[in-house]
Amino acid sequence: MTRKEKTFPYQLYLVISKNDCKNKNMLHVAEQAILGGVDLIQIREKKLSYELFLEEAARLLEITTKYGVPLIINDNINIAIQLDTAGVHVGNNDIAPTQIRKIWNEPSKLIGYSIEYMDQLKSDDCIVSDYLGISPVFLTPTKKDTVTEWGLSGITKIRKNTDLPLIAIGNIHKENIRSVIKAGADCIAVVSAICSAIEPQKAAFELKNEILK
Ligand code: TZP
Ligand code: MG
Repeated sequence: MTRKEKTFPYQLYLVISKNDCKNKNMLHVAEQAILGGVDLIQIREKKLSYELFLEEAARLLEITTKYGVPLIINDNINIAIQLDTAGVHVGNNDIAPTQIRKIWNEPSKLIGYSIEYMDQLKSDDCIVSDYLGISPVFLTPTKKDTVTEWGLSGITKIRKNTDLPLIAIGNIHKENIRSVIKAGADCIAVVSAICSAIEPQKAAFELKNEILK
């Protein structure tokens, strides 16, 4: 299966961790988010041991499977393989997408790759990926160790230079989501706009509505 044969019908992408859900139950937040319109979920745990990450991802997978929402694992290819999730998402400092394709020889699996520089667009790692993360669009307190603040003009520039589905992430919320779509993003990824919301389902619903406007 080549990338061109794969569809990318996702528009609202939740990136979730226990920590980002604070005093709320992560699995409940995920379920509410799906009911509100999230159509792709990534679990991103930076501080857990392999076993705990695996356990948490397995629980989340039960929920995403129930609703037919694909689950993506951040960074950890072994957990993705062990749980047979829909895919894996990596950045510049992680295992490279070209390597992942060799290790996980299942062409249907989704590989997401966050890019930090324009010249990465021509790399083999981008070519073998299924979507690119534009990371971050705006600076965000949720992830401080970022390199390039792409801004809206950055999305538009990337859009002109690749046909890959573009996922925008970084400080995107109800008030600015429309402008990010207009700039050329195919899909919007959020952490706090849903995880920190008092009503995650309502928050997801409102974000999705803005995307579909
Ligand atoms: N990668 C780039 S920015 C970011 C990640 C995981 C965090 C986005 O969080 P928020 O709360 O939606 O700004
Ligand atoms: Mg990473």
